[in-house]
Amino acid sequence: ANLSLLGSALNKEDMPYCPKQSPLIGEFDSSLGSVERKNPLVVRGGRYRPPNCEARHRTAIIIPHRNREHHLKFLLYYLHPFLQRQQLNYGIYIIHQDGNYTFNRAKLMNVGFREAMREEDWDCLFFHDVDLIPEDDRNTYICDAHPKHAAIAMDKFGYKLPYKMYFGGVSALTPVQYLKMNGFPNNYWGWGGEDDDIGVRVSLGGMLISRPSLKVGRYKMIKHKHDKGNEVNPKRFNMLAKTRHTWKEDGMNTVEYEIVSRDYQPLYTNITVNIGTEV
Ligand code: UD2
Ligand code: MN
Repeated sequence: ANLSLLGSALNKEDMPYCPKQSPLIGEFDSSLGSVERKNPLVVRGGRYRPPNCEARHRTAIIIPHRNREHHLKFLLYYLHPFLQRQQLNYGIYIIHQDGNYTFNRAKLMNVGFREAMREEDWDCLFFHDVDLIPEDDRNTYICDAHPKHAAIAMDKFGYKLPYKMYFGGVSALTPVQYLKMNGFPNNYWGWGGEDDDIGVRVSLGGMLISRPSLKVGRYKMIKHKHDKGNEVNPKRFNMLAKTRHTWKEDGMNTVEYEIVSRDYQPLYTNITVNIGTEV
């Protein structure tokens, strides 16, 4: 044993010095072209399956989006390798709200659900803010027996759950779970409230919230200001108080929209959608 240790020590001395400047360090480059080159096995539409084994899980990532191209680049930079290390069969969908009318995160998720399921028999859907970067590889992007709230520990909340019913940021549901709670609400325009409504729907649908551990469900949120076109929704508290009366009449069974375009980019599928305006 001593001899081999000695051998390796000698070997080391035989090696040339590394260059003064490491050739492995480049500028941090999250341009789409560079992310594409780093992920050669990702195919058109942002799809991937492990090359040497049959994936046990098929996960669609649904990202509501408008005017956040810069965040999207960062997310793709981190998410593609992360999902590949988990040996998933996956696809990434950007659900882009057309026009300048007030943003509606939850309705975009309903669109994403229907359009993704139309393309493939996904067994799990991850509803994912564009600005949240998972920090731990053990945060597996697969579904549980109950709807999963994955973003349990975010830097912006000091890596703690802000309150028990919190369901914002990143959540994961099977198609059966999603339909059991009639999907997400369509009528929350602007910022806030929709995540709590979704949390309430989980329990109205007779389900519990499943969560990873605080250690594993860690995320960094890219710092940002409030977006124009996503002003705080002043009706959110009133609406929340009524969820238990409205959830069956508003959700997946009533969602209406018009697809403006669907295109298969190298790193994601983009679906631009007209979701109308508040009535
Ligand atoms: C919190 C929740 C979020 C949601 C929101 C209230 C966290 C980490 N997330 O996010 O899940 O419940 O409150 O609505 O606490 N977006 C665009 N363009 C826009 C506006 C929004 O792409 O103009 C998308 C984007 O994916 C973004 C998400 O909607 O990440 C949520 O909006 P936000 O990031 O502005 O809100 P935030 O961070 O307060
Ligand atoms: Mn955010």
